[in-house]
Amino acid sequence: MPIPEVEKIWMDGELVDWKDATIHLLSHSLHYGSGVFEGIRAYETPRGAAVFRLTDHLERLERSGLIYHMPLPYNLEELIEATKMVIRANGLKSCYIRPIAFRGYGEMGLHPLAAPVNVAIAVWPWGAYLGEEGIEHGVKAKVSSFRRNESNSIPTAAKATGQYLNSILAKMEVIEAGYDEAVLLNMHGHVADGAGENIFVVRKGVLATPPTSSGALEGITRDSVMRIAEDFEIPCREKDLIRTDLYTADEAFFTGTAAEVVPIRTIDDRVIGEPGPITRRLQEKFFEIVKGQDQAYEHWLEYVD
Ligand code: PY5
Repeated sequence: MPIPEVEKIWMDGELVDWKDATIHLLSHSLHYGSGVFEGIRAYETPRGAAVFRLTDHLERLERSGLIYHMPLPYNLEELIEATKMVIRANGLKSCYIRPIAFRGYGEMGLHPLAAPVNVAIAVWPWGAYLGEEGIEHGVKAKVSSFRRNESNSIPTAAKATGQYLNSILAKMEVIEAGYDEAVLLNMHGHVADGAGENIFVVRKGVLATPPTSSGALEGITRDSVMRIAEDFEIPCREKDLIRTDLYTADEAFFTGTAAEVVPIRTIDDRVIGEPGPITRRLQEKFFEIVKGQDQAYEHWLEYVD
C-alpha cells in the first residue's frame, strides 16, 4: 500500500517537508534495526482531532528506548507537543501517527552508544489496516510456521524496528498462502500474538488473551479492550493459549492501533464465523470511545487543539 503523502514531518525538533525527511545511508538503524517506534491513531471527534492514549504510547516508546540503552533526547511533554504540532501542520482530522527514535549516522560497530539518537514523527491518513471488510465480517488468520522471537533473544516488551523482521516473515508467508493475517506461536508453542496485533478468544462468555510473558506486546488497544470488558462485566483472563484454543473458540479477534478491533472469521481454515456478540459489543464500544462518543472514556483522548 503506498503511503499517502502529506506536507510535513517532524524531525529532530523541526517540521520539514515530506520529501526532505531523509537520513544518511550509513545510519546505524538501517543496518541493524536499532530503532524503536510507536503506532498511534488520531480520530475525528465532535471536539476536533483527538489522539487516542497518546501519553501511554509515548511512555511505551520511552520504555522501548530504555531497554536498548537509548534514552530519548526529548521528554514526554516535548513529544506530546511535537505530535500535536505535526498533526496541526498537516491539517489532519484523523490519521495514523508514527514516532520513531533511531540510532543515526556516526557509528558502524555493534556498540552504538556513540551514535546520535534521532527522533521523528510522521503522520498520514491510514484506513483500516486489515480492510473495512475485515472489520465488518472478520479476517482469515493462519498460524505461521515462524515462531515469535524469544524475549531473551530480542525483547518482546520493546517495540523495536529490527524485531519486525520476525513479523514480516510470518505475514509474507500467510498472505502468499491466501490468508489475511498471521498468528505467531512462541518457542513453547503457546500463542503469542498476531504479526502486528494482540489476539483474544472468547469461550463460554469468558475472554482470554495471552500474557505478555508469552511474547505478546503490551498492546494499548489490548489494555483498552480489557478495561472495556471489565466495565461490561465480561470476565477476562490473561492465560497461555495453545493453537487449538483458537480452533475451538466461540469468537476470536485481533486488537491493535493500525488494525483496531478486527474479528477473526477463520483460523487455519477452521470456521469461527461471523463476528459474535461479545466481539461486536467490544468493537462498537471501542469505536465510540475513540470517536469521542462516550464521555466515560474521555480521559483516553488527548485533543490536538
Ligand atoms: N502486537 C504487535 C506485534 C504489534 O506490532 C502491535 C502494534 C500490537 C501487538 C498492538 O499494540 P497496540 O494496541 O499498542 O497498537 N502494531 C503496530 C500498530 O501500529 C504496527 C502495525 C503495522 O498497530
